[in-house]
Amino acid sequence: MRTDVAIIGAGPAGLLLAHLLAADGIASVVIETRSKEYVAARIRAGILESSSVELLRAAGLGTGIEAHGDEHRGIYLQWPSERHHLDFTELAGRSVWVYGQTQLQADLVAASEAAGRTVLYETSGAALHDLDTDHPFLTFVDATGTPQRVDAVAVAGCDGSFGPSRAALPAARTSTWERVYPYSWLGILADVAPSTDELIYAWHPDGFAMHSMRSATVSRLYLQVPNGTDTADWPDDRIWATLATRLGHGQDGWTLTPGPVADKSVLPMRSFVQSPMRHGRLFLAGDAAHTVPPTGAKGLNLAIADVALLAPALGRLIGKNDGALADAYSDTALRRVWRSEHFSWWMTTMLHISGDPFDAQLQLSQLRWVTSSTAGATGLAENYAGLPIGF
Ligand code: RFL
Ligand code: PHB
Repeated sequence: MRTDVAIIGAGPAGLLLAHLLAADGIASVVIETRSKEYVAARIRAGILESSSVELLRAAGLGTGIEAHGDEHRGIYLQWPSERHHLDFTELAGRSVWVYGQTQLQADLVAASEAAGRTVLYETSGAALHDLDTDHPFLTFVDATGTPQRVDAVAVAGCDGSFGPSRAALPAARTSTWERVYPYSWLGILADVAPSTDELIYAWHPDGFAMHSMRSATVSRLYLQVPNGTDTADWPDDRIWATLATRLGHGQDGWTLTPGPVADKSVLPMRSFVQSPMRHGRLFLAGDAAHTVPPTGAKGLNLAIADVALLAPALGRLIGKNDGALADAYSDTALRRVWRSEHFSWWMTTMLHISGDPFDAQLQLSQLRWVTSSTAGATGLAENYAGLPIGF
C-alpha cells in the first residue's frame, strides 16, 4: 500500500489526524492493534476544553457535542465542611464540555467510515522503517494474518504510551521525563443521575474523591486508592460509602445518590514527556509523546492540540514540499505539553493525600487561596478551561 501519512493508532489522536489531513487533501492509512469495538468501549476522558470543542466544530465534528454534550461553566473544589464553585466563564471567559471520549471516538469512527478512509483494525507486529529518509514505511500483519507494508511520506505515531513509535526514536537523541505518583484512582461508571450539576474535586484526609458525569443518567466517580489496589477488595457498597464520606454526603443538605455500578477499574497515575516529538519523518502525537495524571482533565485535550498542529504541518510538508511547520512542530507542541504537565501535577499534588501532615497543611492553604483570591482562581480557570491551541 502507498499513502501520504501512515498513522499508527486509531484512538482520538490517530483518527482526528486522519480526518484533518483528509480535509486538506492528504491521504492516510491508519493501523490499530485492537478491534474497533474494543477501542470504542474504552472508558476514559470526559472533559473537553473550549479550544478542543472549537477545533472539533470547525472540522465538522461538532454535531454530537451539540446534541449530547453538556457545557459547564466551572467546577466545585471542596474540603471537609467547605465547597466552593469556580466559574471559569466569569474568570477566564471560557467553559468546558462534558463529552465522553467514547462519544468522541464514535463520532470519529462514523466520520471515517462515511468518508471511506482506510483504518485497519486487529493488526499486529507494527514496525517502523527508514524514518531518516523521505520514504519511510511500516510493516505489520493484518487481521487475516497477511504481512503488509505501507509506504508513506511521513509516519504519525499516535499509538499511546505503550505503542512502538516512542521506541523508534533514537535513545541518544531523546530525552524522557517521568514522575510516578504514590497513589492510583479507582474509577466507577454508575447508571445513576449525577448528584451534582458540575464536577466536584474533593480534598479529604482519607484521600481525594471526584464526582464527574457522562450524561443526565450516567455518573463517573473516582477515589484515591493505594497503588496496587485490586477492585475485588472494593465491593460496590464500600465504594459508595467511601465516596459519601469523602464527598461530604449530608453536609449542608447535599446528598450522594448511589446506583448500579456498570464499570470499575483502577488506574495508576504517571506524568511522562518524550522530547523531541519528532525524529526524521516520524511525528509523535498524543499519549505516544506524553501522559499526565487525569486530575487536570488534560490528556485527551493535549492529544487534540497536538494533532491540530501536526495536521497543517504535514499538509504543508506533503502538499507544498515546505517543511517549516514540520520542523517547528515538536517545539511548538511541547510548550503546551509542559504547561499541561505542570497544571496536571499541580492539581494532583494539591488534592491527593501523600501521608505527610505538612503536605496536608500546604494543600489546605493552597485550596483556600485558590478559592478566595481572584488571581488564584483565575490561574486555575485559565489552565483548566484550556489555553488557545497555539499557546
Ligand atoms: P490512545 O487513546 O491510547 O490511543 C492509542 C491507540 O494506539 C493503539 N496502539 C497501536 N496500534 C497499532 N499498533 C500498535 N503496536 C499499537 N499500540 C497501541 C492503541 O490500541 C490505541 O487504540 O491515545 P491518544 O489517541 O493519544 O489519546 C489520548 C487519550 O486517550 C488520553 O490522553 C485520555 O484518555 C486521558 N484521560 C483524560 N484526558 C482528558 O483530557 N480529560 C479527562 O477527563 C481524562 N480522563 C483519561 C481520563 C484517561 C484515563 N485512562 C484510563 C487512561 C480518565 C481515565 C480513566
Ligand atoms: C472524567 O469524567 O472521567 C474525568 C473528568 C475530570 C477529570 C478526570 C476524569 O479531571
